[in-house]
This record gives sequence, C-alpha cells and structure tokens, in this order.
Amino acid sequence: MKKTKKLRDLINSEKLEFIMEAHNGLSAKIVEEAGFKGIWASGLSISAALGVRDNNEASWTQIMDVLEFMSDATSVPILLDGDTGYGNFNNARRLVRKMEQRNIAGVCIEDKQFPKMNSFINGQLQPMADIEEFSGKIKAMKDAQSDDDFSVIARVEAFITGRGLDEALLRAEAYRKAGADAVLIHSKRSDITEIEAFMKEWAGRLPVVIVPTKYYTTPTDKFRELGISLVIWANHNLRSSIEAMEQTSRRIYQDESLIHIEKDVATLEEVFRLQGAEELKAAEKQYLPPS
Ligand code: SPV
Ligand code: MG
Repeated sequence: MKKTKKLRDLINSEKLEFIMEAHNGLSAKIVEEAGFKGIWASGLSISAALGVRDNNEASWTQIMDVLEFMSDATSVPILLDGDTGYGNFNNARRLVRKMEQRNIAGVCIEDKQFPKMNSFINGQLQPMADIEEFSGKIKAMKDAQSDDDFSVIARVEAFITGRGLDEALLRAEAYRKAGADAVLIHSKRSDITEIEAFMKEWAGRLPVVIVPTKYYTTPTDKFRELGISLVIWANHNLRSSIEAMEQTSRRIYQDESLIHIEKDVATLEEVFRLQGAEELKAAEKQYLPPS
C-alpha cells in the first residue's frame, strides 16, 4: 500500500492511532521497529539534532535532505511538521510537490508566521497568520498534490497564543472549508481542558490530531473518549537521546576509559544491523567478482 494511503487511513481510522517522533534515518528506523504505524518528522527535533533553533534556521531544503534519509530508511508513512510552510502559498505548494517526489505521506502546517517559533516558547507573544491567507495556503497545497491520498493537516495555534475557544473553532472551520484533511489542535496547558472544550464544539467535522507533550498525565483512554483520531508523541526520541548522550560523554570524559560504559550502550552489531549491513554482504556476493 502507498505511504500516502497508509497515513490517510491512520487519520481516518475509527480507532485512536499513534505516531512517534523521529529526526533522522536512524531514529525513523527505530520508531518503525518499535511498532509505530507512522512517523512524526518533528521540526523541533530535526532542528535540535542539526544543532540549530526551531525558528526556521535550517532551510527547507536542508529539512528535505533529512526527510529523504528518513523516508528511504522506513516503510511506514512520514508526516512532516512543515512549520508555517516555509513562506507563502507558493513556497508551500512547491513543498508539497517536493515531498511527493520523496515519498513523504503528508504535511502539517501551523497558522503562524515565518519564521516560526516553537509553541512552548513565549507562546502568548506569537503573531498568528491571517485566516484568509492561511486558508489560501491550504487550498494551494491541496491543489498542488498529484496523489489524492497526500494529506495536509491544518494546525490551529489559537490556544497556544492565548486566543481562546471561539478563535480556535473559527480557524479550524475555515481550514476545513479550505480543504484540510484533518485539524491539529495544540495546547500548552498541563490539563486537557482546552482540547476537551474544542472537541465538544467541533463535533467530528474533521479528524482531530493532538500533541500531548504538556498534558502527558492525561490517560490515553480520555483521548479515545473525546474522539481524537491521532496522537503525536512529538519529541521523546530526541529527548531520550540527549539524556543518553550527555551521560555517556560525561562518563567517558571523567573516566578516560570505556570500561564503565560498554554495558550501557548499543553493541556495534546492533549498529550494523540497523544500517542493514547484512544486505550489503549478500549483495557483494552477488555482484562483486569472487576474490
Ligand atoms: C514539533 O515537534 O516540532 C512540534 C510539536 O511542532 S511542538 O513542539 O509541540 O510544537
Ligand atoms: Mg514543530
């Protein structure tokens, strides 16, 4: 099945589905092997892994290069965190064509302005996109796709920027009318009250995607009860790798030896396995002259 269709099925599925963050080819592979049916190509995680801020400091083509490795390494669909679309409608529709060429299944864009800022930094101060301008961007992206199953998800930042339920609903409805395949409603509260209020009024007009980074204590069954379609675990491979790398580097620096660390790190065999070393060995037998 095409990756685009797989993602669309996850979004439209009757039951709650989950996708997990990755930020390079290796982490994408690990997400797939863990059993996830899809991958969130997180802007925060990819930028952090590149050593830059989540403010569009990495260019969109640099993000595409990372995505290409992620897509080549996996068979589950990738949903790109496309920030604000890297410009106006014209930049965003070109992005769609380039994603389709790389077998990326869908993109999520948020209704803020370029250069974007992460939702958890100074949220209240962040300017939002004009509703009509953002709706035009969604429409241009939907018109640009050549595969009907490619998904465009509209992310509503009204709660993040302190604008409240009415604004969130107004925006979500405009983006639905513009052709979005789903709505991502984001909240930085530590409880689910904003999401719950939105879900009640929204009443299933389009599938809803959430990112429960801040309201992580909410039981997953609550998301089911509210009728959420897709949950994104947005940054936990990045954060776990930071913790692991900090501990490993500190320990080796202090010890001036590998003696205490070997048991805590992946074996080299595991690294080779993840890289697909076996396949190359077999191919060499097939294609290289016998030595
Ligand atoms: C990301 O993963 O980059 C996201 C989700 O956009 S969040 O960081 O929650 O805004
Ligand atoms: Mg992001």
